[in-house]
Amino acid sequence: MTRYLITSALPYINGVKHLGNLVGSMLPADLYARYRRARGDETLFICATDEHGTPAELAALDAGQDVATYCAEQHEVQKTLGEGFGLSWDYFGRSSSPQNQELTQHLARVLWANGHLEVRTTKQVYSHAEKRFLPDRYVIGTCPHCGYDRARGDQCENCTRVLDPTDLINPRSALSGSTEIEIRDSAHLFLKQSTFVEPLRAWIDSHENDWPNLVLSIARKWLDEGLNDRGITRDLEWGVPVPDDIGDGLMKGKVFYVWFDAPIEYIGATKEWSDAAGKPDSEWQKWWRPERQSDVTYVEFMAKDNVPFHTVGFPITIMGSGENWKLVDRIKGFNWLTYYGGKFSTSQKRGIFMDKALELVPADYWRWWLMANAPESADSSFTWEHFASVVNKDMADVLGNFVNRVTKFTVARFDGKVPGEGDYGEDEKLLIAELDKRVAAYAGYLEDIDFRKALAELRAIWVAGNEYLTKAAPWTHVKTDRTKAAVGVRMGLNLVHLFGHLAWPVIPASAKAVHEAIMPAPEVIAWPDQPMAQYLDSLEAGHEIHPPEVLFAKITEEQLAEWKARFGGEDAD
Ligand code: B3M
Ligand code: ZN
Repeated sequence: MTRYLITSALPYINGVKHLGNLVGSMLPADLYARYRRARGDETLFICATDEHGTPAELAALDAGQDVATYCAEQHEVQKTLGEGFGLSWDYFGRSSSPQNQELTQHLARVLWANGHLEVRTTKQVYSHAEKRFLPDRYVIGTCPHCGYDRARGDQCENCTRVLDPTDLINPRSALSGSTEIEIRDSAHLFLKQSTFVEPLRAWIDSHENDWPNLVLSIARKWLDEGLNDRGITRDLEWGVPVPDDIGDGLMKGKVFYVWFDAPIEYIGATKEWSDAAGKPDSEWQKWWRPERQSDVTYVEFMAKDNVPFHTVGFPITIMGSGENWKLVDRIKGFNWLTYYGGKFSTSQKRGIFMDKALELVPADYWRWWLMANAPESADSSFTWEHFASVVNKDMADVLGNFVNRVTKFTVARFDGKVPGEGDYGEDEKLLIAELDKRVAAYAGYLEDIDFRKALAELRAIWVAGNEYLTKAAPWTHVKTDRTKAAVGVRMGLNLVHLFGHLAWPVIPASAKAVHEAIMPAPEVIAWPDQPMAQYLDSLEAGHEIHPPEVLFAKITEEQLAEWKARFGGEDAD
């Protein structure tokens, strides 16, 4: 039996993430991890904050904090919010950890020893005022093409032309405004990616049938366009230091580029996990250095802009090491979630962010809507109207109402106990046959990591339960034929129990509440493995149930109007 290693793209440290970030990586990874655990598979779900790079330095500067303090604080913020959304990480690490530093330096050393790295001299902008090198985009000046006076050294925002800092007229530092800047030579390590085109292509081709088209096409586009060698070091202070023994003695004071060390943190965080539990190295190594590659099935979740780094960048690090690290088996990529057709934007604070979302409604409302509308085969658009209507219909009317109807009626007419009278008849057999098919289909979509279809099937299962109950109409029969009513109620209660199990990977807190209407729920609510005939006849006569208070409060017209006004609900251009 294979073990499942699951990672989601690491959220960048510079502030609270928006719902687009959540649905493109962390949330689907959580759903899949919960599904694997429910099936009884040995599962490890790893995530971490991605903490290096200039944006972290700048966000810290903005916050008036030193970068280490800023990252430590923001890590806690993101951890708390992730937990608030029910993200069931086995470990949520930090790319600035000593473990990641050690692993990053190790992999760089073996790449160097294997001849895959090369020292090259590059031109960098140095600012005397700050006594540091400036990344291209932190040099601003007048665009030579359009005259815009705040053009960045990598691109002019106004005319969109790609620039080099040396093109700018009156260049200055974006940090201090100082014009005391000069171009200096600086040595950097380059990873010779171009020599990996063949092995990469063969590896990507071997996943023709198990990677989604989105991922395959992005990966191949990069190869087809020709892989450039890539600078993997930077002239920054904040980052993993380049060790002295590589780079011909020219790497003093330099750090690795954030995209070099960030994926290695998948391994680093796994080591953080086993170190924190006081376990030996063999614990994390069994995930990352398995005896056979097939001992571990490694699945990665990410938004499409991160795909190149996971189909090209990180695999080259792994392959180039010549060591037996685990390579990813399946990559699930996502398109964009838009806000009224426009971009969610962190810098412009447009859209909904994880902290605000949790203040409005329970996490499961978001989990349901986001995964039912996940941007899988195309972008999808968030609107408050759609959110409210889906949540009210699917969760309150379909699932919530079902659970309420049958449990409240059991209390009112059957003493709050599972009735034992009567035998299942034709209607029950039809329902059981339908659910056998649908539960298998739901499982099939989850195996395929096809979430929209999976959730549509789950909803169809709830609908089938409602249709059955409407037809069985125990509230009508109870007056004339108590046995017939008892059969309907017993099936209804078995269905509630089943729904608690099936919904757990998607809406864990609600699933638990549904399950607890019938009986206490374990921490991991297992997948219902038996055939439905057995499962739906499993509650003992006389077993006492406990109807939940309101499971899902509906979103009201007033709330909808308020949220639209507060967050902005205009269609974007
Ligand atoms: N931190 C995601 C981003 O900021 C990036 C993912 C790293 S995964 C190793 O776009
Ligand atoms: Zn159960």
